Amino acid sequence: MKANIVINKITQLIPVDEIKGPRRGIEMKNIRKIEDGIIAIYNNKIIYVGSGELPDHIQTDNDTIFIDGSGKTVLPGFVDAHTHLVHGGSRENELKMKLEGMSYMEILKSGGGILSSVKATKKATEEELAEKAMKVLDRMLKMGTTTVEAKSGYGLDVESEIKQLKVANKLNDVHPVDIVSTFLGAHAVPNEYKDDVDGFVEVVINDMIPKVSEQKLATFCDVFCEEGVFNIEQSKKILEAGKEHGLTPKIHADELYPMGGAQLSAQVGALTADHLVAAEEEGLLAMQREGVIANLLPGTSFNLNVGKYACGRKMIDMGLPVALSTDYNPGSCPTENIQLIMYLASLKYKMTAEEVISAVTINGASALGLQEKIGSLETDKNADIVILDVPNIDYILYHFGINHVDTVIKNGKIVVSDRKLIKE
Ligand code: IZC
Ligand code: ZN
Repeated sequence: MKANIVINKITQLIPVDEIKGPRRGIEMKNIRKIEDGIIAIYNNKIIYVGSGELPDHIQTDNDTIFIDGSGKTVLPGFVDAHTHLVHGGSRENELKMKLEGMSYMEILKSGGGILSSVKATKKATEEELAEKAMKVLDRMLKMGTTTVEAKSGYGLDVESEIKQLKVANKLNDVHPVDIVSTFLGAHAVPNEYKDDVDGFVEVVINDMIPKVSEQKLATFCDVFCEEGVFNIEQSKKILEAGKEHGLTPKIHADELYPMGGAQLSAQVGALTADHLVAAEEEGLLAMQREGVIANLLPGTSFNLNVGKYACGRKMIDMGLPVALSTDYNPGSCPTENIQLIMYLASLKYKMTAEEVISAVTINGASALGLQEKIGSLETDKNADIVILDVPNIDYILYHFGINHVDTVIKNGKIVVSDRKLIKE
């Protein structure tokens, strides 16, 4: 077999292999590290991972591209499994309110927050939304993210939700980053339904979900289950309806108040429960029993600045599989920087570098149901690979706030080289 690309002499190669994802509890820490590592790629697949030289059955020739991995750390491409990628507008006007002490929910209740992004998204054309999201994806890719989840939820009516999902699906076709779509029609209550939330839930269930499913626009169905948004009963109804239409449940659970979202995630068989800042022990135990992945978003806690973080350390010690994502969105967490999220998780949750790497690779992949294809460096998996200009994984978390990525390979193609995007 002939290799198109070979990365050799890698100072620290972390394949995150040997266990099919998600890794839970102590498995997150126990990942192997290869010195003098080597990886070979043919077309879009990995064909060899090891150390030293290539084995005899893998040949190279004058066309083979060699990348020198000395002084570098090589990891699976990062998977960002919770983003609100497609939206119109921005909300920097809310910064002043925040600094004056207004909470995220107070801003939303005053008609700003999510509802302000809904207004801007409804107004925007598909092209405008795509152009804006494309820039976000470019920034993510430069940071080493090779697969993202993208939620709708800034339309809140059939037509605009579908518009958002269509944009995400189109971007998946044209941008190197792979995008998995989630329907989040129940992201906020539109003004017209302010006094009839159950009425809006009916619209989500009877109008939106069937159309989204029929047009195959999403893989997952999510709900913002939160005090003052959708309660447990409404969230359950929506997630069950999604399931009936083939959409796997995900849930914004116990972000600000302990609502019982964690328990609900276990009850409906959700793949992930996200946020979990205020989740209670009972809910976490239910998740652990049912194998629900805790998808934690420390950037949001940091940026909301109320001093509360999910108990990531405890969740891992309880044996839960933990993933980490940016929550990229125009309100509570406008950042594409997955490396900043990794740093915050390490610092605020007390996660080791090994646990952090497991969380953003194989566990992120598992949070999207893609653990068979991506999330680790193994023969026959997709060649989604990041090369960082650091000697080891501890260094990534130690030297914080900057981008350590030198090269990104996505589906076997070099898409970032010498820190710059390669545009086709
Ligand atoms: O636009 O504020 N938390 N949804 C739930 C968000 C944050 C996104 C936003
Ligand atoms: Zn979110």
